[in-house]
Amino acid sequence: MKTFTLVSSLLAAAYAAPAPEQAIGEARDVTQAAPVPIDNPLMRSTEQGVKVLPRMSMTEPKDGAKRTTVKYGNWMVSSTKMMSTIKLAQGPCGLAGCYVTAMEATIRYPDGKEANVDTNAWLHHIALFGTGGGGGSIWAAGNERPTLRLNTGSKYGFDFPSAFMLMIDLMTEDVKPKNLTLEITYEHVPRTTPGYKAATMYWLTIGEPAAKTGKYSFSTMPSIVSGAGQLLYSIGHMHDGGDNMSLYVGGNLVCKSVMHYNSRAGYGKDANGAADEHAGMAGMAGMAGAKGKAASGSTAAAAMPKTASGGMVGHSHTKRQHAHGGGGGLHISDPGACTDFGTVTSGQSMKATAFYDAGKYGLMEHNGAKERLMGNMRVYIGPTSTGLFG
Ligand SMILES: *[C@@H]1O[C@H](CO)[C@@H](O)[C@H](O)[C@H]1NC(C)=O
Ligand SMILES: *[C@@H]1O[C@H](CO)[C@@H](O)[C@H](O)[C@H]1NC(C)=O
Ligand SMILES: [Cu+2]
Repeated sequence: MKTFTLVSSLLAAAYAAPAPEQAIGEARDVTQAAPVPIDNPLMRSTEQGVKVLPRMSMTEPKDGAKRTTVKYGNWMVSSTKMMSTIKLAQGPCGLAGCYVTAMEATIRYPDGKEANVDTNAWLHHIALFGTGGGGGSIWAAGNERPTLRLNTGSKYGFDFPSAFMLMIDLMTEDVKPKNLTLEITYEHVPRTTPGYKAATMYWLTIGEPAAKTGKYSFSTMPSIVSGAGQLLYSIGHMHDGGDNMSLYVGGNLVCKSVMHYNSRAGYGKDANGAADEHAGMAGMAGMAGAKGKAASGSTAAAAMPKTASGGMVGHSHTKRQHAHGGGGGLHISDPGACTDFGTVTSGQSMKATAFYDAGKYGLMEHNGAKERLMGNMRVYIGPTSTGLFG
């Protein structure tokens, strides 16, 4: 059974024992942090692949959606006790289900303050995988903590399972332990909301190749689009050294997710709008809708991380010292997103290429060894045809 294989391979590969978790349970809370005043050039950018979507605290819910923040656990983390775990978790809507139209994750200290790199706290990875109906990826992110939104221009949401597998990596270089609480904020509408439909997610990954010096790139395996649809949202996840990640449909470039670097707290999210390596760059704006040759092959499986070595997992930092070398202390803070950037037809081939420039930005190191690299492109498509397979 597919789901069993997926989950057990994730578990088997990465973690011998789950990290001890302190009891806060699955506390739910629907309060929102007060909106933070912000004036950041990245957020004002409208350029595809350069822009950073505003955090939910800066925007109102759309189309009468409800916001729910779910706390998923509290862990004590130190430089000798990195935290990597997988757990069964619950979505925002229980058994009734709902469409999640937007979501974002963060970690907080016990006093509620957001924990980020300025205080040496890394939400290194978070990934959500479905447990039923074929499994598959739902969402993932790194410390960049981007906001996913599927209803920017059209009415789509992710048909959220009541329960899913949650994979988390938290880390710090501090010897002194920190208590960190992981939370995800969801914006969601009932499935019966007029006009709303379910989006699908494609997961394109380069795996975890070893770092090299200089300029180089890695490409993902192709994934075949299973039905006609709109390209709703796409964004890359790379490690330090990454410059940009390109998405191709039928061989045409349709989105270039540019990595923004910053050394500051809250990153592109902070109120000071700190200087950023890529801000204001011309980038690759508004690329035309994807058109290309049809390719054959089946695909639902292409949407999910196939093995533990294929993506977010297998990335243990247990008992290691970190050094974040190079690049003048800069880290990837915000990948640029593309929203409503074209259409696809059934059978088109999608792939992505991750461009690294280790000379320009510097790589992360653990115990003197370079961190393995990543290049994940998450692509959300809103089906425009009625049938499941277009
Ligand atoms: C973390 O929380 C636990 C349980 O509340 C507490 O015993 C411990 O002292 C806390 N550690 C830190 C570093 O705050
Ligand atoms: C993408 O990265 C490559 C490699 O560093 C670089 O040559 C290229 O200019 C970058 N493109 C954009 C739009 O940033
Ligand atoms: Cu990563």
